[in-house]
Amino acid sequence: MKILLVGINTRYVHTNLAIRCLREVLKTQGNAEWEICIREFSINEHLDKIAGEIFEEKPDVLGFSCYIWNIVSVKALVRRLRPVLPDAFILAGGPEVSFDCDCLINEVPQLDAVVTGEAERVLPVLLKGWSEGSLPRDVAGVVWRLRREAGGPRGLDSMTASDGFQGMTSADACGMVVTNAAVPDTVDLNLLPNPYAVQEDFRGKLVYVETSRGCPYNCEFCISSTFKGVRFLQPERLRPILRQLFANGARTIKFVDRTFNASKTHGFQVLDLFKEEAEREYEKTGPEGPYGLSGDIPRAHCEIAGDLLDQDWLQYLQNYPTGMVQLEIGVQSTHPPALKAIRRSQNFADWKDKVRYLQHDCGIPVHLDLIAGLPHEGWAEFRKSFDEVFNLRPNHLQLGFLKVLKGSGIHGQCTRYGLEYCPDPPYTVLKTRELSHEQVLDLVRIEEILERYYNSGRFKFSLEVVLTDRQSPFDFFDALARYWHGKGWFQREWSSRSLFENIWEFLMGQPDGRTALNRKLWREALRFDYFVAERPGRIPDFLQRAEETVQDKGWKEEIRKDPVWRNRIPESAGMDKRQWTRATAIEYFERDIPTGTTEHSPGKGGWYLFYYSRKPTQYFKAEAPKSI
Ligand code: B12
Ligand code: SF4
Repeated sequence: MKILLVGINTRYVHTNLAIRCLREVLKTQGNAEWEICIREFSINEHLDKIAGEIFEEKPDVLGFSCYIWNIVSVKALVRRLRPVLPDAFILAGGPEVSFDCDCLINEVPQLDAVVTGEAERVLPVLLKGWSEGSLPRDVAGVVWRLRREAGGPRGLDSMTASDGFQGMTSADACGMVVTNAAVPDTVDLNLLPNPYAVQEDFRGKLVYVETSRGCPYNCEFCISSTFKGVRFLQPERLRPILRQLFANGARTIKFVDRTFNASKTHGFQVLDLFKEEAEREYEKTGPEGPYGLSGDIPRAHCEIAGDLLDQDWLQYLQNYPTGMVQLEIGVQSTHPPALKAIRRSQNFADWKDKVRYLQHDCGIPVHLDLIAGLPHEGWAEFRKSFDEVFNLRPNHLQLGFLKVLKGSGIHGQCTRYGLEYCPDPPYTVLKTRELSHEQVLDLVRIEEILERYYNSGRFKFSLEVVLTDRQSPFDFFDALARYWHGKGWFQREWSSRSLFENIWEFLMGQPDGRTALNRKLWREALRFDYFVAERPGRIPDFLQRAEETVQDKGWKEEIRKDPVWRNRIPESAGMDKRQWTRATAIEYFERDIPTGTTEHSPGKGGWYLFYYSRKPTQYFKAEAPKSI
């Protein structure tokens, strides 16, 4: 029997942990002769192509892993594949089908079964029964359909004779949906096999690892709050998982733990172990290996609760190797009535300085999340939340929109909050009592601008300079988004070079863009950003230096040979003149942008050397030789 588990990811770089967990469980608890395979696709691939590839696998059992981002594709695939795989047992599992599953199976009659909730215990039992020809009557957590076409031992005639279906004719019972009892208890993570035991190429991929299940919080918009308590994996069990992942080329490991700092002891142990395994990998490959020069060190991404960031955590994190950890914190809102409505008890004011410290003093990238469209949060309140969070200058600020998830607490409270949401996945908020649909659309555009201009990191220095005297960053992004909208710029794609031109045009139309001082300052900052983000080859006209550049190729060559610079850029030793010329740029700036961005007084300018062969681009202050 061939079992194929399919994951359809949001993007090519993502991976699906669930199908790997289930593959390993089926290997250990299924029948020895089963052939168990997984396949992954992305939602951006054509359905015909995905369907064709699945068909050619000729599975006897086909299981889809269903999430909010792929359910529309999964439904279409099931409909498409049923006629050509008439005898296959087609099932679905995952958070998007774990609630309201009768609805799904009725909507997609081509589906045989839905597994609700955690499937590690259920799936082997279900598939054993199916392979033996029995009905899944007693398998808790399954919603299934009686299918006449299955024939053989699963034929309806034999089914209707047994309890539950007596008295029914085959025709009556055919297609009937049966909802079994829910799974009574949860899975012990320590009894599960290593999901990454198999050799796979994870280079360039985002890999997910789970060291706990459940969340201590109960946010009303989230489905993690539907399960009580937190279960932990014994940290030592993580060692072989990480070892295998690093050996398979994985570098960014995202812990899917709902609240990574729910337990201090556990969190510290996991991060200790991560560090040990990363360092072990480093020793294996040596300083010349992928870790050494390219800066490609393993990085753990952890979602934490700001309220649980105490002094012990700060002390622990400040001593953690640079670049080896990044944090994500769901702030969601700073407006107390909104937080109360979503049952999220947190006090941003208490921990915002800790976030600032981690991000700016310890160099730990912090990703902060906000959710627009929460109950009681209108435009003015959201603006305030945004500004408070933005003022921390997180590495990444995600402006998300409320999704009314099936199974979440807020799902049943839409009328109470005047909440309208899109009936199709991802069930995004359309309006609330406090936020009109027009305002939601304005926020969508602000989010797009934020992604391009802030989260891309391409305008790091120029945004800082431009925002210096402005009260509200939100208003700035709002004005920029409105300008883009007015120009019809959202309707087309832009190269990153054009983004520089677009913001310049906007800035020049601003009242404070009319002063010569601001123009000069903004232009130099944009020029600096341009040199960091792009190569200087196609520099836009407005960023060209007014006077002739004193760019001296001879100087670049001097730098390449200078022992001081060899220490700064060791790779230069292995480069010839041509490679070095291509890998670098030297430019003069009338302001010393990285050090004096906020100063309006004309500071001293400076020369900078940009080195493009490392990501992100490195830049170094350069002392001009006397000849220049
Ligand atoms: C990784 C992740 C992502 C990744 C995507 C990864 C990918 N593959 O592409 C990213 C970061 C991009 C992402 C984005 C979003 N996500 Co997300 N994400 C997760 C996360 C953290 C981990 C999922 C995971 O691997 N869990 C571990 C596995 C083992 O558990 P599991 O997925 O529940 O799988 C078990 C069962 O569901 C079942 N099962 C799963 N698959 C199958 C298949 C079969 C055949 C069977 C039988 C059973 C089965 O068995 C598994 C083992 O017990 C979860 C939260 C969480 N910790 O689970 C949220 C979660 C899945 N995301 C969620 C949401 C809402 C989003 C966003 C909409 C958030 C937003 N920005 O507004 C976006 C949507 C993106 C988009 N483009 O539309 C919700 C999903 C709700 C839903 N109904 O699907 C979750 C549950 C978070 C939450 N607590 O509410 N997400
Ligand atoms: S949003 Fe985060 S903290 Fe809140 S219940 Fe969900 S996983 Fe837990």
